[in-house]
Amino acid sequence: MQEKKYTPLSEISGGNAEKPSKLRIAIQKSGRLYDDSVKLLNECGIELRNVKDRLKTESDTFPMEVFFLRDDDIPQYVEDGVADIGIVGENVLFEKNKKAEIVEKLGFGKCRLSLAIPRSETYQGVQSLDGKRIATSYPFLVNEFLKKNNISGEVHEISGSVEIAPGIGLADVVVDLVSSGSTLFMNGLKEVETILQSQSVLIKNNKLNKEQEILLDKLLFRIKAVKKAKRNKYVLMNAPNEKLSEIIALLPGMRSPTVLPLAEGGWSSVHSVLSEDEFWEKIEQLKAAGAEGILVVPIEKMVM
Ligand code: PRT
Ligand code: ZN
Repeated sequence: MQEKKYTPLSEISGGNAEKPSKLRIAIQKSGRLYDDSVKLLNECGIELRNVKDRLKTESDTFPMEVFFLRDDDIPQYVEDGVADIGIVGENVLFEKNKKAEIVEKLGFGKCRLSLAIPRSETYQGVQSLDGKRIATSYPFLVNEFLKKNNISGEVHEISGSVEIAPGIGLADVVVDLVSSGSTLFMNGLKEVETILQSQSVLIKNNKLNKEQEILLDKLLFRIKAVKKAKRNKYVLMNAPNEKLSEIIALLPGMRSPTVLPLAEGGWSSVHSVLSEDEFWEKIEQLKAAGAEGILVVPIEKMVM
């Protein structure tokens, strides 16, 4: 029988690494984080080959392989090194308590893990939970919370529809994810403590080789440019020349505002970048200072 010949992995990857020189990222297969995760990769110039109903795919525009998984499995896959990096909610990451480092907060999938009690009851503080039955899908985080507050509660792990537990007599209180609060409200519950504020994060393990670290730096550079652009707007306005210095003093710009003469004498066009936090206040001040025809345009990428 002829001996089977294997191509060493180092040859496939270009000769100098045990792992291929691409980044393997784990993202949610379907659910609340899927769209935003794929959109973020796209905005970073990482186009994915037909993603529908696939377990994994590759990008033609970046050395990246993408694994589609249940969000609960992502921390484990990253810790084990099956994936190098991943996108997951902090709630899942901390609950699973795996060895993975947060490299960037991504600003989507925002929610909080909260304690809720029946609306008819008056909350008497954390100590009143002593001996209570607590239904949750987050037993690790709830036990940590109880330990931290020196309380002993009875934690009942439920995988879904936690909010119905008090109504059917399965528990006294619940700890669940909340975003708008309407699920709790519809189930006769009220939020009384926040255990964790959560958003999606990019995580990595400590097994990346040099080339993968360089690729991760490239990805992070792009993610930061995309995030920064989302927090800023490009603003154009017309200004009478005699008001220019007052208007320019209000505008930060990347370095300083751009000023161009208009066809009509005595007027200029002023261009600048405004951050979301101060946006409305600045627009009001600019109008008061004499700016007219103010146009606000979204920015796609912002490289500093
Ligand atoms: O199949 P897979 O395991 O991958 O998905 P999943 O069903 O476990 O998770 P999914 O897709 O529902 O949520 C993925 C992640 O989105 C979570 O781990 C959080 O990081 C984040 N996220 C943000 C939320 C919410 N907001 C949220 N509101 N996850 C769940 N909810 C649920 C919550 O459990 C409750 O049932 O929405 C309900 C409450 O919402 P409000 O608006 O009524 O308060
Ligand atoms: Zn899940």
